[in-house]
Amino acid sequence: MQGKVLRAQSGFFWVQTDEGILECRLRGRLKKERQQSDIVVIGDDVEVMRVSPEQGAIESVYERRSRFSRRQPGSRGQWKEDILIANVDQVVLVFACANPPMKPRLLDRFLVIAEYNEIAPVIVANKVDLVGSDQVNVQFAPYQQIGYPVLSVSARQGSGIEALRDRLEGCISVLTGPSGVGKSSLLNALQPELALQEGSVSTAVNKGRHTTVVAELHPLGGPAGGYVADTPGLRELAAWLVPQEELAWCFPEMRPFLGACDFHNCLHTHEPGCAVRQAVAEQTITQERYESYVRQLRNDER
Ligand SMILES: Nc1nc2c(ncn2[C@@H]2O[C@H](COP(=O)(O)OP(=O)(O)O)[C@@H](O)[C@H]2O)c(=O)[nH]1
Ligand SMILES: [Mg+2]
Ligand SMILES: [Zn+2]
Repeated sequence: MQGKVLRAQSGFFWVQTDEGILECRLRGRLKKERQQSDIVVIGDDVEVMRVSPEQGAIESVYERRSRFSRRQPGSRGQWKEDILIANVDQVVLVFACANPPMKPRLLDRFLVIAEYNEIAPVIVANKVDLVGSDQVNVQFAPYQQIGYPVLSVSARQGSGIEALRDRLEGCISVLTGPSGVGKSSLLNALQPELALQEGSVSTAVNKGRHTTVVAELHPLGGPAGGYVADTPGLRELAAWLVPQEELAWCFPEMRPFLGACDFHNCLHTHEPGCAVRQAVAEQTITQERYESYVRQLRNDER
């Protein structure tokens, strides 16, 4: 039968099927195909065979529609890609309007990661109860102008939760953002039965260097279904590198200008005849976002 992997840990996979959740291992044949950790990841649709009332074996994996992955420097200058979750429809970036203060440069980093994975980002501005709606506009309007959807919510007051639920229904969403912004509170407001611990670190399992970034897919209860993956986020971002020559593409407002620079390998910092810097001068691209770009370019210098 067909199922979806909700959780993966130490060679065991929790697979949701029409007949309940089965604890599965990989069929030997599948294991031999590729000796990699990402043969099966959470979010994967798999074919399983029941071997006991509560256990099964994963026979095959369906083709992935999308994946959310992290690239890390590997040995001998090679890149290593960690696929964290498969079949992701959107990345929901939760930030607080205040407490902790909204950090646009940090939001830009999260956006780049979503763009690099080619997964649509949705920005959630939580804790609107702490600031006026004017302030929310000042903070988030630049992102709406770029074309990103922004949802203003308050987990505490319950405002905007219905709109957020509508966004999540029927999709696989990765929910991420800095700690303390209210991710767990939002998930609890959406679905009290999830009962995630507020004000505590996420449920991710730390295993030394190989931190399991995405802990689990939480099924949503609504009629259209859908899943949310809660991730600890921030700490792992440092290891998340985007190749320099691909960074500008991860800023959607820069894309229209990317073919128009004098130098085909322009990194848009100092080169003469740069169409991106021209667009910044004409305020088509904001100074703030451009600074984010330059900073990320420098941070990621290797
Ligand atoms: N004022 C206010 N506080 C909130 C809101 N949402 C969460 N909080 C508080 O912010 C703190 C961090 O919330 P938590 O859900 O643990 O954040 P997480 O680290 O992102 O999972 C807790 O003390 C929450 O009660 C909100 O909408 N308004
Ligand atoms: Mg939390
Ligand atoms: Zn340029």
